[in-house]
This record gives sequence, C-alpha cells and structure tokens, in this order.
Amino acid sequence: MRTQKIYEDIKKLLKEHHQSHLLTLWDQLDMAQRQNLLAQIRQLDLAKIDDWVANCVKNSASVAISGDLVPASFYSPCPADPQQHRKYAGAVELGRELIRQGKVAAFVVAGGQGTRLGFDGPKGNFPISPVKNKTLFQIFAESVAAASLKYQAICPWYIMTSPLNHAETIEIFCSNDYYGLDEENVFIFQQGTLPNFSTDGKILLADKDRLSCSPDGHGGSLKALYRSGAIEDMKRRGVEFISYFQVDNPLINIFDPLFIGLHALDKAEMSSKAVIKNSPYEKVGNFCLADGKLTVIEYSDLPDELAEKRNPDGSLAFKLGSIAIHIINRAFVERLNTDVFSLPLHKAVKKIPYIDEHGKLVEPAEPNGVKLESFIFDAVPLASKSIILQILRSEEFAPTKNVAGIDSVETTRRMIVARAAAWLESAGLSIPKKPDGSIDCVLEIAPGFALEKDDIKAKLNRIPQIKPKDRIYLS
Ligand code: UD2
Repeated sequence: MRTQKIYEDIKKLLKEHHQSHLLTLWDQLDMAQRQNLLAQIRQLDLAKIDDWVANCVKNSASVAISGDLVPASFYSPCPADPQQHRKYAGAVELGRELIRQGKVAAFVVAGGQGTRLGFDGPKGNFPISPVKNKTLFQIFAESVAAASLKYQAICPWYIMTSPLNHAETIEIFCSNDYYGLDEENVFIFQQGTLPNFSTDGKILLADKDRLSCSPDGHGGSLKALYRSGAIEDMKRRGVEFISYFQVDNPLINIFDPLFIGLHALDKAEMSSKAVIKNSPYEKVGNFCLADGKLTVIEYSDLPDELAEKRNPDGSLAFKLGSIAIHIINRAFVERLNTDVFSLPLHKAVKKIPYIDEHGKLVEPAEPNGVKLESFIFDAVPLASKSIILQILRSEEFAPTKNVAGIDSVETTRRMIVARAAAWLESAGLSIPKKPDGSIDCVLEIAPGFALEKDDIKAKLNRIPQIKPKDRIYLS
C-alpha cells in the first residue's frame, strides 16, 4: 500500500522531469525490486538533473573559456636568487616540521579502474616496479611508512575508491596486511556516483530495477572526504594539509617538505605541482590566469591557438602542465562543504550498456550515452590563494596510463630506473651505460631506503658496485 503511494508520487514527479521511462518495466518487477528502484529514484535531485540535462548532457559545448587567458606564474624547482634561496630553505624547514607534527596526510584518488592498461581490477593493484614488481599501492604504502619513520610521525593515508572497486580494494589491503601499515592509520572510503544519460537526456537503466551510474570524477573527492568522515578523522588527528595524488604515478613525492612549506608560508588554500609540457597537446591540464583567477583548463578544452602560442624565445606560452598533485587545506574542504558548493560537470560521451523499454540489455557498438564527472582542479579557482611549484618530470611524474607508447608501463618502468640511477650518480656512484648512453642495468630503490635523493648519502656503504646487466634492488 505504502509502496503504491510512493510509486504514484514518484510517477508524477518523473513525468514533470521527463524521466517517466524509468518506470516502464514496473509491472515486471517483484516487490523487492520495486522498492529498490523507488529508493534509488528518491535519491535523485530531479531539479538539478533537469539543469544537467539542459546544460551538460544535451549541450555539446564543453567548457566556457574566459576571454582573457594569460599564463600563470610559478615557483621554479630551484630558487632563482638569494632571496628566494632563503625562502626555499625556510619552506623546507617548515614543511619538515609540519610533517613531524603529524599535520600532513596522504590522499590518493583511486576510484578508477586499470581499463586503459587492459588490467582487471583497481589500478592501484597494477604491478609496476622494475625489479620487485611491486604494485602501485605497495609503493605508496612503503612511501607512507618511510615518511613516518623518517619524521617520527604518524602519517595517515586516505584512499578514495569507487563502487567499481571498493570491495576489491579493501580485500587487497586486507590480504596484504595493509602492506605493514597500521590499519588504524589507513582510511578507505568511497566516492559518490552520478546517473548516466542517453544523449537525449534520459537516465539509463543498468537493470530493470537499477539506475545506470558512474563514479562522479575525482572532483567528487571533495564531497566524499567530508561525507565519509575522513575530514572529521583528520581534524581529530590534527591534520591540516592533505597531500593529494593520483593512483597512477609511482614517482610521487607524497611528503615533499618544499611544496608543503611554500604552500604554508604563502598561506595558500589549494596548491599545485606542475611540469613544463613536452608538447602543445600533452594530455595534462593547463595552468592559466582567467580574468586574473588561477584556473586549470584541460588539454581537450584549450583552444589550439593558445596551446600553440609561443614566447619570443620559442617556448610555449602556456607551458605549465597540471599533473594532479595538490596540497589542499583540510579547512578549505570543510569550508566548501559547509557552504553550498558544486564543481562544474564535464561530459564524456561513451558506450554505456543499458536496459531498453522491453527489458532487453543493449550493448552498444558506438558511443550512445553521457557520463558526467567533476574534476579536482576546478576547485583551484575557489581557493583564496594558490601557488604552483614546477617540478622536474624525471623526479616526480611518470603516469602509468597505457599498455604501450606514451605514459605506458614501459615508460614508467624506465623512468623509475632512470631516477634511481640519477640519485645514485648524484651520490658519486657510477652506473653502467650502453654505448648510446642509456642505462645498462635495472635499478629499484625501495622508499624505505631513500625517499629523496639526499637520503642516499647516508646509505653509501650498503650499495654494491653495479655492473652491466645487473638487477639491483636497494632496500
Ligand atoms: C588526469 C588529468 C590531467 C593530468 C593527468 C596526469 C583529468 C581530467 N585530467 O588525466 O590533466 O593531470 O591526469 O596524469 O583529471 N579517479 C577517481 N574517480 C573518478 C575518476 C578518476 O578516483 O571518478 C582517479 C583515478 O583513479 C586516477 C585519477 O583520478 O587516479 C585520474 O584519472 P584518469 O586516469 O582518468 O585521468 P586522466 O589520465 O584523464
């Protein structure tokens, strides 16, 4: 009786919002299925959905680009003059102190799957290290443990999953005994989802009694951090700074005193690391000042003439690429969530299987639907202050996205070896090279052995002489 009343109300509401098709298969559902479907529909904010349909789903224009776009200013990897030298030194000291005081937490967004890698399961479980074949999760876990030891502090680690991989991620951490970390200090939580639409704005069904939904993008992390209790947990621990990174970058320097220190010294709310782009169309966001406000414009949205624009010395005018590494203040996330905030939604047209009006599963051969996502970097303009630190790609950025070619498993492994070789050479060791100058051995440095280049010097007596073709693992 009650279900019938709810059904009638929802039917009316759906009609007003042009989504009546969601109940077409009602007569084929048993009681439990009916309740299930109604519960999902009741969670939808249909007024908001009307707005998304009009402005994002049906509208093919992607992102509105402001008329006045100029390149953003940034800190270079090395200080430019004595004054900046003093500032960097002070920042490193401050950053170390903040980590020591337990004020910095690690946060990885790991809601995506390893689809592009042809890998079944959470991408964090992809084996990547060149000698030991450690997974991305294991490398991050060891980095967190090493930072904890180095700074004699608790370094909590927050991990955002999605409904696509939450249970599996928990299972991976449990079966690996949290990689030796204290389970108390690892907080795994799920991001939200958004419904998927047909290109004409109808919410798709994944089953007769189930709406088709997808993770709401890494921008969803700002709400998920709050709703999951992660922010509350940080507050209880005294965490003030969130070190945000993506699951695909094993070179990440999670606890970087310089970055944390500059961010804190400049009283920023959300800061970013950047690389100098290696081509006008490299698949990274672009830092720009849009009408004076720091903004990231995704590569696919930057007009060609701006992507190609050059300075008189031939360098790209918009050369700063966003690599999805941020320091975000815990208080900033709290502020956003206690005000009303939303990030813009970006549209992706995809092949989305669905149940048609006859109850049949359709597996489209061509893109047929729209997924909506929000992006973390769209929060940058919402911050009261934001800095950018340019870093060296070879030191900190090796995204594992593809099976082969650019940003692939092979390039990532090569970069892990090259960085290890550079660190060892900087400590005075010699690395075997082939006649063409390429490295002639395989090297892997465990985070527990060295978290950064300078950690090597104290361990020189533990490093064997390295011969051509050697496979060396330093731990
Ligand atoms: C992202 C950035 C790009 C650049 C690049 C660096 C976007 C749109 N672009 O490109 O500017 O910084 O990374 O490598 O982000 N994720 C979730 N939940 C989601 C969606 C994604 O947790 O709903 C995670 C995912 O697990 C991964 C990260 O976000 O850790 C990035 O996702 P991606 O691989 O789809 O991003 P990509 O390569 O388009």
